[in-house]
Amino acid sequence: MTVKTANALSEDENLKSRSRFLRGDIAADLADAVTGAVSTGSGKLLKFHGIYQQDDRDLRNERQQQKLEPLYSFLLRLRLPGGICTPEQWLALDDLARRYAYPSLRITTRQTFQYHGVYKRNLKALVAGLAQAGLDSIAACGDVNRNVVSHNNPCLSSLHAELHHWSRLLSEQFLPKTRAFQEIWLDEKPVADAQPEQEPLYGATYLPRKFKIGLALPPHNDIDVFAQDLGFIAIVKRGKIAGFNVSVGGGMGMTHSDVATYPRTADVIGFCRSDQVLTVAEQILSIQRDFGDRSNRKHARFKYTLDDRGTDWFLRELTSRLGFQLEPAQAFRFEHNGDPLGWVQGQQGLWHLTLGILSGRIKDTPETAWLVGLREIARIHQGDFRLTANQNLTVAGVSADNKPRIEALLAEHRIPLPDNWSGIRRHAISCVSLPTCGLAMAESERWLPDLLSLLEPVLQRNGLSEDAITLRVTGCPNGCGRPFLGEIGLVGKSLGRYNLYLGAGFAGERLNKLYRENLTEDEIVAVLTPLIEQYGKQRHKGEHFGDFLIRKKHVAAVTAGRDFHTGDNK
Ligand code: SRM
Ligand code: SF4
Repeated sequence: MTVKTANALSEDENLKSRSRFLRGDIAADLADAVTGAVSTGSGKLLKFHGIYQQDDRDLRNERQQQKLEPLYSFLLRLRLPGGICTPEQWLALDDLARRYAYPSLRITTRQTFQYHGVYKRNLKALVAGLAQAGLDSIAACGDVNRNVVSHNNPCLSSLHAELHHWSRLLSEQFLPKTRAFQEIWLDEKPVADAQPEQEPLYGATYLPRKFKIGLALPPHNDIDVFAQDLGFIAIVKRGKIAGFNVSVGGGMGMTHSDVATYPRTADVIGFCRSDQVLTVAEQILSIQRDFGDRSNRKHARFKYTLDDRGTDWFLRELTSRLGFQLEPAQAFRFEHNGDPLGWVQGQQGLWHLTLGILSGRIKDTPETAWLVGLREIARIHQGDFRLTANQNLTVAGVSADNKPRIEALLAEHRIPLPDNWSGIRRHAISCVSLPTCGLAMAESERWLPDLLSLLEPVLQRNGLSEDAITLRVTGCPNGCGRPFLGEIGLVGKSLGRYNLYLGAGFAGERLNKLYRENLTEDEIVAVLTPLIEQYGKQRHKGEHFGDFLIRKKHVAAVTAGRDFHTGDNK
C-alpha cells in the first residue's frame, strides 16, 4: 500500500467549499452582458449544473487577430439515467436545440444528450425549457456522481426495465441536495442565510473528482462496465435479476508522457443482492469521498485511491461501513460490445430499431435530414427513445402497425438503415473533440468518417468487411470515447497526429497497449494494413482482432492499469 501524505488542498477544493453549495458568482456572471464568458470560478462551478464554457476553436485565431474575445458559448449536458426519453421529450429537446443551441443533438458515450453552442444569454431559457419537459442537467458534470449508464437491449424488455429502474434510483440517490440549481435557473426563492443547506452525503466539497456508475447485463457489455468507477453486473436467475456482481475502479483518462496517470479496468470484488445495491453504492462512493486525493486532480479518481491503498484495504473498509461482507462474485461472461443495429423484434411482439449514428451527431446535412426525420418519427411514435453508450439511438417499442409508417419516414428523410454498415463502422466510437472541446489536441468526430473510408477498403480486400472490430478515436488522452478499450485505439497527440493503441479485448475486458506514436493518417493506414492482412489470413475461427494481435505477439496483453505503460509493448 503506497498512500501519499496529505498535501495542500487543490484550488478546486477551496472553490467548492467557498461556493455556498455550488452558487458562487454564477448568477452575477450570467447577468453580466459585457462578456460572453463567465469567471474562472463560475466556469468550474457551472459543471455541477451540467454546463461547460467553451469557445469555437475554429475561429480562435481569426478573432484574436480582430482583437475580439473568443466566441464563447456553452455546452449543456443532460442527466438522463439509462438514456431513455419519451417522444414528447424528444420533441421538446429538438425544439430547444433549434431555438437556443447549434441545431443539433449530440448523443454522448454516457447515454445522454449534449447541446453545443449555447450563448450565455440563452442558457437560462434552455434550462427552463428542459425543466418544462421534465428534464434536467443537474450533476451531469462536476465532482459528483455522473449520468448512470445502463444496458440497452430492447428485446429483453423486462430485464432492461429492471436495470433502468436501478439506474434511475442510483442517479436520484446521488443527486446533490443543494437548491442552487433551482434558484439560479428556475428562479426559485433563495434559501435564507438563516437556514443553511446540508449535503448529507457529499458534504460541502462534494467528491474529489467525477464518479461514474454503470449497469451491465452479460453477455452484453455495451456500456463498457470495466471503464466505470463502479459497475453492477446483473446476474440473472430464472429470468429475473437475482443481484449484481460489483466492480470497482475503472477509468480511462491519462496524460501523454505522465506515467503516473493511466487507464484502468475495474476489478470485480463480489456480489450483492438487488436490495443491497443502493447501500453498497453509497458506501463505495463515500469511501472515495473520504479517501480520494483532494490535492492533485490528476490523481483524484477512484482508480488511484484503490491502487494506492490496495484491494484488501478497500474490502476491509467497505465491509466495516456496510456491516456485512459482499458474497463471492458469481460466474458471468461478456461476449459482445456495441449495439445490435437494425430492426429486431422483442418481447410482446414489439419492434425496436437501433439506428447507427456516427459519433452520435444528430443534425441535418445535405444527405440526411436527421433532425427533421426523427422529429416526424417522434410525432407518431408510441414507444420511447433509448440512447446507447455507443452513441447510437434505439426507437423502441414500435407496434407492427406503426413499423411501416416509421420506415416510410426514414426513407422520406434519407435516414440510412445500418444494414450495409461494415463491422468496424458498427463498432466505431469517437469523442467530440474540435471545434468545441477545449482540451482537444487533434480532430476526432470530424475525422472518423475519413478514417473509416480509408480502413474499410483494406478490410474488404481481406474479406473482413463483416467482422466486428472495435475502433475508438479521441482527440486527446482524457479518453471520452473510451479509446483504451478499443481493439484499435487512436488518441490525438497534436493536429493530424495520433498514438495507436492495439490489442484490447473485444468485450471490453482488457486494455490495449501503445503500439506506435505520433502517426499521421497515412502512417496509421500503412501500419494497420499488414496487421489486417495477417489477421485475414491467419486468425483462428471466431478469434477477435485484439486477441489475434496478442497471440501473434504484436502487443502484450495488459491485465492491470498499472501495467499500461510498463515494459516492452510485446
Ligand atoms: Fe469526457 C472532459 C466530452 C465521456 C473522460 N469530456 C470532457 C470535456 C467536458 C472537456 C473539458 O473538460 O473541457 C469534453 C467536452 C467536449 C465537447 O465539446 O463536447 C468531454 N466526455 C465527453 C463526451 C461528450 C464525449 C462524447 O463524444 O460522447 C462524453 C460525455 C459523457 C456524459 O454524457 O457524461 C464524455 N469522458 C467521457 C468518458 C467515457 C465514459 O464515461 O464512459 C471518459 C472516460 C472514462 C473516465 O471518466 O475515466 C471521459 N472527459 C474525461 C476526462 C478525463 C478524466 C480523468 O479521469 O482523467 C476529462 C478531463 C477532465 O475531467 O479533466 C473529460
Ligand atoms: Fe475533448 Fe479529449 Fe474528451 Fe475528446 S477525449 S472530448 S478531445 S477531452
